[in-house]
This record gives sequence, structure tokens and C-alpha cells, in this order.
Amino acid sequence: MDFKFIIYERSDQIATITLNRPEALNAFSKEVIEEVLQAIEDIKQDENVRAVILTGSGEKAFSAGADIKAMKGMNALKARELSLMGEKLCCSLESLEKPVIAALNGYALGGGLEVAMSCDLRIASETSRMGQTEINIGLIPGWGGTQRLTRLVGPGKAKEMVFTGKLVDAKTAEQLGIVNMVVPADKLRETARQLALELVAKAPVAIKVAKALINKGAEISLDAALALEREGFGVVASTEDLQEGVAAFTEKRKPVFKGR
Ligand code: DAK
Repeated sequence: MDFKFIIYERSDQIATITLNRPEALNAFSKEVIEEVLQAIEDIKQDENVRAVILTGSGEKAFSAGADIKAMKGMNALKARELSLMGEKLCCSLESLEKPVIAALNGYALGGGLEVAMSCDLRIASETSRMGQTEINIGLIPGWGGTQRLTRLVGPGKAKEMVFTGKLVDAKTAEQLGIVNMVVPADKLRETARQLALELVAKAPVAIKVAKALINKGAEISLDAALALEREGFGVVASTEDLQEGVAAFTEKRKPVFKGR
């Protein structure tokens, strides 16, 4: 696959997508989004990939958001197209049946934070900063930020961040629940890789079902969510991987899960 704006790598059952437009702080142009979507399609088809890392190149930014320069003179049709593409990108990451880790190597602003929040887990470098800064250019978050940020931090903090456009540092983001952990910048890639390796060793069907249940459960009643969990439990309990897990426990060895 030939990419211009991302670097796409696969090794040890981990796919890594690196946004690679450092001169524009990895801003999401139409082309960047198209390439990430293409990589996600490949990841969906590749049974050998069990975990995904999304990060940015350079030391300054994961992504400074949607490409502001491309918005100049944008008409309604183009704005609609951009909105649909961003939505598709975020939903593709969220619904991907494999765990996705965002490794935030600097600014995650506007659409950059929205994309990061569509991933399952977020690791931030100590130097990273996050914000829904759209208000500063007269916009609101348009790729799910008003909703996903609210689900992570609650309405009070979400309103503060969306109304003021102020940035929070990595430690504050961790306290608020926006990121799972903060690490020194030079340890970010390795920490993301180690976490991905940990996930790769787990039972893929169990992770896939747990991800779907946690995502769906946030939108429906507890009763309905518990019913879904029962069904999901049934599916996971019928896998060969459960038998392998039980056998490995009994035989005091590490399980080898096959995703079946
Ligand atoms: N888009 C395009 N280029 C960007 C960019 C962006 N979002 N952010 C930075 N750049 C470019 C800069 O223009 C500069 O390029 P040159 O001028 O040198 O060619 C280069 O990256 C380096 O940036 P700076 O020189 O500004 O670097 P500083 O260290 O001084 O400042 C900064 C870093 C991150 C504080 C600053 O660059 C900044 O404030 N950037 C904008 C961040 C921002 O507000 N992001 C939110 C974008 S709005 C929609 C749905 C959703 C959205 C839009 C529409 N529809 C439904 C239609 C989403 C919107 C957003 O994400």
C-alpha cells in the first residue's frame, strides 16, 4: 500500500498508523482521513492484526485537528463532506473489532482530540496538551466531541472545555479521565507497544465482544445492556479460546489464544 500522509506498519500482530504531516502538526485533511480509512480497511481484513496504535509523527503534535486552511471559503456541500468523513473516521475506529490505542505525542486539538477519543485507550506524553479549540475559530466540535468528551468527563467539564477552548495539560487530562496514563515523551512509543503486546496476547473474541458491550452499553438502559452482556457472555463462553484458557490455567502455562 502506498501512502503519502500516513506511515502504516505491521509487526508482532500490531498495526501502527502514524499521521505523517508534521509540517501542519498532523492536521486532518481529506487526504489524511482517506488514507487512515484505507489502513483501517486493511486492518479489518488482516486476521493477523490484533491491536492497533494510532500516533503522530514529530514531537509537537498528535494532531492539531481538522485542516483549518482547507476550510477557507468552504461551501455547505464541502462542509458536509468533511463532516461525514470525520464522522466515518471516528466511527470506524470506535467500531473496529480490535483494540485501538491512541499514543498522544503532543497537541491533540479539535478534531485531533475527537479522533483520539474514538480510540479505546489513550496514552499521553508528559508534553502533550488537549483541547476542543473549535470555538476559537467560531465552530463547535463536529466529529463527536460534544458527545464523547461529555461521556468521558461529564457535562460540567465538557462545557468548560468546549465553551472556552482552553487546553488542559496531560496530567490534568489524566485526572479528568481523558487519558488512561501519562508517560515521559521518550517512553511513549514503547509504552504503547507494550500495552498493545499485552492486548495481543489476550483472547481476541473476548476483547471484541467486551469492546462492543462497553460502547453500546453507554447508550442504552442498564437492563438492556445487561441483557446484551448475557448474550455476549454466551458467545465468548462458546469459543475454543475459553477451553484453551481453562486448560492453560489447569496446566499452569500461558494460554495461546487463536481468536476462535
Ligand atoms: N490546520 C492546518 N494547519 C495547521 C493546523 C490546523 N488545524 N494547526 C497548525 N497548523 C499549521 C500552522 O498553520 C503552521 O503552518 P505554517 O503556517 O508554518 O505553514 C504549522 O502547522 C505549525 O503551526 P504553528 O506555527 O501555529 O505552531 P505553534 O507552535 O506556534 O502553535 C498550535 C501550535 C497548535 C497552538 C497552533 O498551531 C494552533 O492553535 N493550531 C490550531 C489548533 C486548532 O484550533 N485546532 C482545531 C481545528 S478546528 C467540521 C467538523 C469538524 C471540524 C471542522 C469542520 N464540519 C462538520 C465541517 C473540526 C474542526 C477542528 O478540528
